[in-house]
Amino acid sequence: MTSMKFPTNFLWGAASAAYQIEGAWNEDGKGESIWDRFSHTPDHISDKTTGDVACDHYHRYPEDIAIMRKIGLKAYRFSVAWSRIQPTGRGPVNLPGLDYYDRLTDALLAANIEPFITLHHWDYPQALFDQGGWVNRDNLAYFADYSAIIVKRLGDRIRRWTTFNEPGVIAWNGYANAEHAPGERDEKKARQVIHNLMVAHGLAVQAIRGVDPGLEVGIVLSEWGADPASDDPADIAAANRFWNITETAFLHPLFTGHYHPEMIEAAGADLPEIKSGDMALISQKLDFVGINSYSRHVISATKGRLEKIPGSEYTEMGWEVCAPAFRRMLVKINRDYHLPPIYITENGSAFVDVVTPDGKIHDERRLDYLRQHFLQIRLAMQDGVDIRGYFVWSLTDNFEWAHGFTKRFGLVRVDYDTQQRTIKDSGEWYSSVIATNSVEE
Ligand code: IFM
Repeated sequence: MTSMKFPTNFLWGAASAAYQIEGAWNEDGKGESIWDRFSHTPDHISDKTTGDVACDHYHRYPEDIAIMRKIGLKAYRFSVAWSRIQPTGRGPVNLPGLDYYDRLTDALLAANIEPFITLHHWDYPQALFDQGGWVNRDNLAYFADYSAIIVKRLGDRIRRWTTFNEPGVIAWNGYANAEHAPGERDEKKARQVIHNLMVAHGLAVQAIRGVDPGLEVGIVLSEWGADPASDDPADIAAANRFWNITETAFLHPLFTGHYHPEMIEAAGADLPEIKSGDMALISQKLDFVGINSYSRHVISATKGRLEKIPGSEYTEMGWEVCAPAFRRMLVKINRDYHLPPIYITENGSAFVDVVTPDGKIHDERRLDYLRQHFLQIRLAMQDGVDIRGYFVWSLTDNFEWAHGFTKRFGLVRVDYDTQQRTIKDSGEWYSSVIATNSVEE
C-alpha cells in the first residue's frame, strides 16, 4: 500500500458551531437567538429537540479539548454566539459571555491547538431579527461592531478569522424556504439578505483590520460541484447555468466585484438594492477563503437537479458520496477566481452509528468517506490549488439544525442521555493520519 504525504505545516483540524454544541442557551446573561426561538416553536425540529443543552460544551469544553488533544488536532474551528456577547445584538458587552470564549481560547492554546474562529454561524440575535434582521440595512453595522469587540479581546491570541459561515444557507434556508430560523418564506427578501450579508462581511473585514491589520481574514462558503447528468450539450449548459446562479453566488461578487450576469437575470424583479460603493466593500482582498463541501449536484436539462444517481452511495443526509467531484470543484473555483489560500473548513458525513458490545463505534463508512476526500484534496493540491488545512465536520455528534439529533457527523460519539463521549474508529484513524501526515491510497 502506498501513501500520500501532506505538507509539513498542513493544518489538520475539526470544526463545530456554537448553537450545535454549546447548550447553556440562557446562562451567564446570554440573550435569545433566532435558533433558540425557532427550536422552541413546535414542529420546526424533526425530533422535537432543541439546542438548550446539546453537547453541553459550554461546561464540558475542557473534556472536549482533552479529546482533541488525544486525537492530535492541530486546529479547532468554533463559532461565537453573538447573543452571549451582546444579548440584543448591539449595545453593552455581556462580559461573562466574552470571558467564556477567552477561557476556551486559552485552553486550546494550552493544548497546542490553534483556535480558528467563525464570527457568525447562524445563531443571530432574536432582538435584531425583531428589528428587520438581515433585511434591514441599518442592522448591518452591528455585525461589524460585534466583530470588533471579539477581535479586541481575542485578536492577541487568534490569528485566523472568518466572518460568516455559509451565507447562502442563512439567506435561502432562513428567508426563502423556512427550513431554518428565522423561518421566513420570501424569495425577494432572501435575495436582499444575500447582498446585505456580503455588505456586512465587508464592514466586518474593515472592522477586524481596523483593530489589527496583521490578522488573517476570510469567509466560509459552501461549494458543491455541479456536474452535468450526461455529455449532452443541453445538460452541460444546464449544469453551467446552475453553477453560475447558485454555487458562485458569493465567490463571484467577493472575487470579481460584481454579480454574475446569469444570477442577475435569474433574480429578475427580485434583484436586491445595491448601493454605490457596495461592490468595492464586498470585494476587499481576503487573506484566505474557507470552503465547506460535502457532495455534488448533478444537473439535467430536463429534470433539473437529480435526487438519486443509480449506483451511488448516499449519506444519512441524502447526500451523494462523490469524492472526485470535490477535486474538480476545487480546481475549478481556484482557476476561475484566482483564490487566495484555501482552508477546507468543513467536510464529513452523517451515517447511522452502532455501539457494539465492546463499547466501540466501527464507523467504516465515515472513515472511508474521509479517506477518499483526503486523497482528492491532495490531488487538488498537486493540480496547483493552495490548500493549507482541513477541518472535519464535526468533532462531536451534535444538533443538526432542523434534523435535531438524528444525524451524527462526529468523529466522537455523544450519548445525549449521559453526555458520555467515545472516539469512533474514524476519530482513531484521523489521529493516525495527523500523526503520520499522510493518507494511505
Ligand atoms: O451542520 C452543518 C453546519 O452547521 C454547516 N455546514 C453543513 C453542516 C452539515 O449539514
